[in-house]
Amino acid sequence: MVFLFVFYWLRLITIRFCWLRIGKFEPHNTLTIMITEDQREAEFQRRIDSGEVIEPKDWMPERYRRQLIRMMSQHAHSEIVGMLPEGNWITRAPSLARKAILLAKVQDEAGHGLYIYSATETLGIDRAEMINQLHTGKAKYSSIFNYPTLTWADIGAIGWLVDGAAIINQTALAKCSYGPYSRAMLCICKEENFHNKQGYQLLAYLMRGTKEQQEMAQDAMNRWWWPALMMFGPSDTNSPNSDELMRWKVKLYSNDHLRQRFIDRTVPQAEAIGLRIPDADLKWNEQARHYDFGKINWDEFNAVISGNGPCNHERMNARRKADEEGRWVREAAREYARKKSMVTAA
Ligand code: FAQ
Repeated sequence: MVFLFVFYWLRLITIRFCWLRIGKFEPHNTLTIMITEDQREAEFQRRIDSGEVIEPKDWMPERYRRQLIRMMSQHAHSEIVGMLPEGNWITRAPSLARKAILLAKVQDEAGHGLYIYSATETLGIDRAEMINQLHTGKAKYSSIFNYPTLTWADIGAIGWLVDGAAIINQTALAKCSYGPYSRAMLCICKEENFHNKQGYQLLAYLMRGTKEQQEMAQDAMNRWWWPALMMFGPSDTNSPNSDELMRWKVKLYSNDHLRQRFIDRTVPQAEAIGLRIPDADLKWNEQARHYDFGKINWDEFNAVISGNGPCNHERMNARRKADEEGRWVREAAREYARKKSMVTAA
């Protein structure tokens, strides 16, 4: 009897100690079974609301994990597919300096893709599976990379407008609730700033050039402006994921808010180098202290994100070919790592 009494109290004390020590951090310890799913979600939301950062080993709702995988893998794919339109101009850059800048930029984008794939892997999906989702059309990538780069001025437009839009979006993501994603964004934004400036400088240079060069710059502006606005996603009333992502502070601002911020920042830059924004309805609204702008062609956006943009097929074929041709490199690297680990173990 005495033995049973002592055993009972010892067990209670041990359980309590375990809860105090690891109850918050170890999702699978026995005691957390007693906490209901609702309580866990409420505690998770409390952490988000109080500005805490969620790390890979923390408990998180399954839906939060899946939403992050969807959004982050889409982002990683965008960086990698985004190398294609610019890569197209590396051999045709007009000078050695321009070629070096473009090469560095395209390499940076590859690095961004790798950071974000690695950050996404912390959520329990591996890179091969993500790539497979891209190649089978299950995962999306940014609409913007389904447009062609027809002239050298397009390289300036991508740097200035596309990287410019990406920075607006990513500066907000650098403060998002998921630690690995926010940290990846901090590093990426620094490089995107260089990309943005080189693109603007390229266009400014053309605008100081001949009439043909100015027309080429304006033509690039006309073709890239609207697709750049679409990068921010559908309007808020049509964005099924925004509410949830904003509640979890993955997104800190809505699609329309960031789009407006981009327009307000970019219009004066265009004016400063003599480029015209291809929008007859664009007008400064003194009362709102923002630019009003014309209607975005959402039919075009929907066609592009469902695989029917000008270059969707070309981009996916190029990605699948690169993956297939790189298979032997991956196999060789795996075999090398295996042999090396055997030597180290011996
Ligand atoms: N393209 O409910 P929402 C770059 C889809 S990086 C394609 O509003 P959400 C750097 C969306 O996935 C550019 N699909 O979605 C660079 C969803 O479909 P799903 C990439 C889009 O997630 C520069 C559906 O529409 N950046 O450029 C697009 O709340 C130069 C409903 O939309 C990022 O990925 C789109 N534009 O908001 C690289 C940033 N917009 O998945 C190389 C991270 C929406 O349910 C060269 N992502 N959709 O089937 C985000 O901030 C968000 O995911 C949004 C979309 C804002 C893109």
